[in-house]
Amino acid sequence: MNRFEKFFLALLTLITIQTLLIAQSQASTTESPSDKELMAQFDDDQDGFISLKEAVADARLLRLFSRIDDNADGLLSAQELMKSDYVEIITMSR
Ligand SMILES: [Ca+2]
Repeated sequence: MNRFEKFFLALLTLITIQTLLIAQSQASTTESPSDKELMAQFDDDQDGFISLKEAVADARLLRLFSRIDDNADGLLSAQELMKSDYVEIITMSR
């Protein structure tokens, strides 16, 4: 193998590794739950909001409740939930 071939092989290896890493990181982002999944999990009475009573089902959600509840109406909408830290927390713990 001459120097050029070695260099080319190293470059190819690097590209392969990088492609794998990118594919892996994309796979992990798709694992985060959708708003529909979360609402289905907590919204027992299916009114489209998670009340404090429904949030009791998950200690982490309960702890973050007042922080997630942006408009302080005592209910969490899918929107409020999706932009909160909660999704990040449960995604990391999966
Ligand atoms: Ca509800």
